Amino acid sequence: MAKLFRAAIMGPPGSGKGTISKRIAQSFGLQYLSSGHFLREAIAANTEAGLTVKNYVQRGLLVPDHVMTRLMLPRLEQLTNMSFLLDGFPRTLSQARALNTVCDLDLVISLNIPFETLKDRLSDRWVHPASGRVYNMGFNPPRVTGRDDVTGEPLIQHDDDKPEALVARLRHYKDVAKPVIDLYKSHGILHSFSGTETDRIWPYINSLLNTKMHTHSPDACHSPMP
Ligand code: G5P
Ligand code: MG
Repeated sequence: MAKLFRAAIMGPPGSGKGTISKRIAQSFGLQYLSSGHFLREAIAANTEAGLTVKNYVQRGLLVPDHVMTRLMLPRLEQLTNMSFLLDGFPRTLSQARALNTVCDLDLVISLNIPFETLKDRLSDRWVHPASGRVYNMGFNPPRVTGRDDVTGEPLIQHDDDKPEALVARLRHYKDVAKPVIDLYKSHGILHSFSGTETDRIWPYINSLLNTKMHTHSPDACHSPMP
């Protein structure tokens, strides 16, 4: 049986989690699970969970832990025989503990991106409010300026992505992420990367994964919880 490998990527809003995750999934064949993507799916499907989370996501606030774990854990329980990469989950200590009841991680990547860089990226960010689709006017602009690629509806900029609100959001991220980072550090599986450009960080992550995926032990997953 092929070895299983479970990883997570952490980082503040706009740090490049999604961009790097896609590269990892492509290069290493890991199943990619993004908490933000599942939330946007729920919002677009207008499910009960979707209505609950919409208010939080639209304001850039963290969705409550019990809602998040109810969304993520069933999906992870189905992946007992698959290697995967988690993007954006766990984000809090409570989520990390819930994840631990289902699965042990082999590796956690933490992205440290300077505030000025995040500010530049996020203040250039426009979203389609109904679906949560995100655009960046420099890096991945919409096909028609100011319009969503799929629906053609107008894009908006969140008040939360304006510089003064960003300071508070990023500070909040740090406060919440610190105990999670400390936890994974104490497990010896945390690897932090600093920089201002995804393309310059990527070769280090690529090389780390090349090493780790050939040396870890394959017994990381527990049976699904009853
Ligand atoms: P998400 O969807 O996880 P965020 O806010 O954490 O959203 P986001 O925007 O998805 O973060 P990212 O994935 O870290 O950012 O970064 P990215 O998308 O790859 O890059 C950001 C932008 O910069 C992109 O436009 C990209 O093209 C560009 N970029 C990347 N690299 C470079 C570079 O080198 N140079 C330049 N110039 N640009 C670059 O979560 C959304 C919401 O869902 C909820 C929260 O409300 C959250 O706000 N949520 C949760 N709530 C509670 N618990 C959880 N576990 C939750 N997960 C999600
Ligand atoms: Mg993302």
